[in-house]
Amino acid sequence: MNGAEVIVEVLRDAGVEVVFGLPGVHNLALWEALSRSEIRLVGVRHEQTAAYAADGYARATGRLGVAITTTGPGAANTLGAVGEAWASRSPILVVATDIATTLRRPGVYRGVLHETVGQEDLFRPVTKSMRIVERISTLVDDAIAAADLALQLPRRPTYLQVPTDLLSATMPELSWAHVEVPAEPERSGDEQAMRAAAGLLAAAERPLLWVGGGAVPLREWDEPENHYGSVDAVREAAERLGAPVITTYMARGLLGPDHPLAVGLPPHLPECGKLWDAADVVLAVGTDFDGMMTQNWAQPAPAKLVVLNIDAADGTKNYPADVVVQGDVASALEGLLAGVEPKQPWADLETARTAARAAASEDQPEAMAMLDVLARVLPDEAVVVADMCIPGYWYAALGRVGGPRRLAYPVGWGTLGFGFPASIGTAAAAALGQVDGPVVCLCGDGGFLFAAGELATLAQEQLPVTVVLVDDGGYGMLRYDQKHAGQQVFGTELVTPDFASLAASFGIRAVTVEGFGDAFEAALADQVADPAPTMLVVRAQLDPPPTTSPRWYRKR
Ligand SMILES: Cc1ncc(C[n+]2csc(CCOP(=O)(O)OP(=O)(O)O)c2C)c(N)n1
Ligand SMILES: [Mg+2]
Repeated sequence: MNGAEVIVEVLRDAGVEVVFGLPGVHNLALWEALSRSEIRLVGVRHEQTAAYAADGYARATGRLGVAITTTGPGAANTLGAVGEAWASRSPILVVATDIATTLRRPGVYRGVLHETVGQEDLFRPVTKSMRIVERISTLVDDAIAAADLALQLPRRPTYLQVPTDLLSATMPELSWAHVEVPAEPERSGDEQAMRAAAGLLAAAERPLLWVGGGAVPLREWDEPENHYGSVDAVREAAERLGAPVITTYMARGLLGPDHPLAVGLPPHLPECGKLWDAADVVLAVGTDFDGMMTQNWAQPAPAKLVVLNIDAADGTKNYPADVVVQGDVASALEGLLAGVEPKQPWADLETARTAARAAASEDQPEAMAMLDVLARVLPDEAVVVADMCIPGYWYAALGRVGGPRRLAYPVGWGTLGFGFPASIGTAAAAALGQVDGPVVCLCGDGGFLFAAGELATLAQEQLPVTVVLVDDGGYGMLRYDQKHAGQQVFGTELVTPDFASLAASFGIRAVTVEGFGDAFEAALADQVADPAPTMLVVRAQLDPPPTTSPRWYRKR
């Protein structure tokens, strides 16, 4: 076997069924190896898409997303997307080549094609672990470790860099036995902390659950002992405590859309904030209380805070905790609640939800009309991949999300341009039967144009996505920011193409409608029923929801 075949074999052994990539003369040996493997190669039109697609795939499935690029500019082109995956804790692996070991002179830029001195340094801030292969003898270890480490907690991107000549070098002998991967974090919390936490929860009159991405099951098809997150454990805890459940964007849909204890509102709305303010004990599960969820911590510290997190430091970095239980969600929650008597629900969530939605409808009827249509037309299995755009903000705030891993949203790094290329990865998962529902990408005109060339990928690979593109002729969010700050509307109005004709020129069925009325509903229903890629262009201008920073209601 040569080095490229070894890498493909390692990926296959790790359960990888699809990779996203773009070829260069340095990585062609990998293309040759992939051509003979069962792994599907989705060839993209920009390396950034390879990493976003890997991320979209990983978020929807919990599996490893893999992006393969060539040396230098190819590798560097992924960085915005790898940063998003890092901030959103998405398990992706970037496999990049480097120039040949035979041409490299350490520390000297010689002028070899694609050469970068210290290419791996580009990736340092956006990966949790890097494996830089320098000789063929470590390739198996490095490849296995890079794939494994991405999936271990905290799930984050890893980077494997291989000089081009080692891809075609022959492995002297293949041995898998000596691979060492660092141990996973401790799973069960210590008993003293568990008792203290149970005591606080038993005495609580108005307990509340704040649940983040750490509660989302890692791999749904795995044995229960491999679950870190757990839907059942969170639901049972909420029901035992009678506690309202507030979810972060990463955990949206965790209890399903209709559970009576799921608050179903973001904490940026006063109706949800009041619940937080009224709680006497908050149990925080798998969350780091980031600035986007807490209005940059203008949300006050709770009366009492119990933190349950696989990483105690991460769980307590933003609010001081009274008790910290370090452990995984399923086993720690069970242990925590074993001795707590069942409580009656204390909050009237139905009234809170109705009031919040009525206020939003009065404030922004068109945006709420859009969400109502999406709720009516999309089945609960649908996965919505939202970009950093006004319709995406609305959906992430108040849209109906049918279950865990059914909203992908670039909340981590806030990367505009995530939505469309990430949906390519989600759709690849759907094509492989790893995701049940239709895949919908919700994006704006500005963000879509970051990766408009990927229409070719959609058409070539026939990936099942419906792109809902809301064309407001500009960077609507920034236009709003400018007006809000009393500035000129300047440099935020955009020339946009006829998107439907553009899609049609790639052979993708597309229509344009005005606003979010009946024509939108009929076209959406028609397109999501079609397994071929489709595009629905909506001409509309929306104002952003109260979850966006200029509209935050808590001030510091
Ligand atoms: C990589 C990156 N560049 C710039 C921004 C700033 N930004 C946030 S939203 C936005 C406008 C997006 O325009 P569009 O996709 O048309 O959506 P709209 O706001 O009009 O709904 C911009 C420029 C960002 N978040 N990320
Ligand atoms: Mg726009």
